[in-house]
Amino acid sequence: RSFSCLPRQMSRWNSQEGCGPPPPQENPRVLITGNAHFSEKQYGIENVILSDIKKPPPHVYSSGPFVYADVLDYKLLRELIVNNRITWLVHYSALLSAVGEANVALARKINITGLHNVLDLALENCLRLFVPSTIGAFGPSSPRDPAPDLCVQRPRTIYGVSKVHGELMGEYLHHKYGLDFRCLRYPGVISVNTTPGGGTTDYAVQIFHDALSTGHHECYLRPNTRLPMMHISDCHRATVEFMQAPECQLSLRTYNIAAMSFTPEEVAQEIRKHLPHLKVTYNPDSVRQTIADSWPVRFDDSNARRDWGWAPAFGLEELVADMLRSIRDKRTNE
Ligand code: AKB
Repeated sequence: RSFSCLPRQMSRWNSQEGCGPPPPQENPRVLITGNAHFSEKQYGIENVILSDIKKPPPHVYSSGPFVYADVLDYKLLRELIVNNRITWLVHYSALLSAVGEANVALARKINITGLHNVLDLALENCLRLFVPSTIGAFGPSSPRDPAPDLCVQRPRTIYGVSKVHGELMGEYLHHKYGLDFRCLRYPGVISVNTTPGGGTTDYAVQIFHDALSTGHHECYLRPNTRLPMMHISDCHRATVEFMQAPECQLSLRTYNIAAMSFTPEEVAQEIRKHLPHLKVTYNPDSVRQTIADSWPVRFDDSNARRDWGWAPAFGLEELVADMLRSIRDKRTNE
């Protein structure tokens, strides 16, 4: 292993300037880019600033500071980090797979230029940096069932290419300069508070809303398209647990995390246990079906389980029951 728990001399890009031992991480001061849905209190993390270029939905207002920040604005991000004495940076801003294919130039800007800003700032300020990667970082030549942590990665979307670039850049800066870079490859994440946002796995959120409103879902994937998925609370908990793990426990800097894998037909069947009249029709769209067909059907997350104790709480049954209950509750309270 090329890293240990010992404090390391860290150097900045193109400079011999060290930044001393890493700051204590017991009470991190966290800046999150691009995710208004991180429910910090639930995971025992305080001192969290959420940021985005869009106003957060109403339920986020009460839960702590929210500031405007564009990841392309290096100076603004730097100001936020310095003024708030940030120690952890969690970088969620990104264009997802399907929307990225519709706007490659913008995806390149946000997903690659934005990431470079964040990497530079993390090095400059000795931050612990979390960048999510995805099942989309794999491609048609990767092993699909299951996809291990280390294998061929030749994705065919700009989203996937930018995520592989992020994994490699972060690991390079870790090995060369000691950047405390941490990356989890997320499955499709399912949340009641996130409106579908241009991803290939979005159907698995929309189907719950449709089931409770019209009772009919038209799916843009074939019924037997199997993809890895995860409930949002498992995803958040994995992220917090991974960020809190001592460096000496990490044999990798980029880990797969898994919870379940299902097809549209399987999730529909599980929803029908609660709503027997759900009707699903299939109208595969060529872009998203091609993307899904190139992604893993299952993730091997044995390294995450061994190194830092990852274990999901939600399977398909729990996920479906929770999504239906949460959407109903949300509607009652609106
Ligand atoms: C997408 O579908 O693009 C994302 C992902 C799996 O990374 N949800």
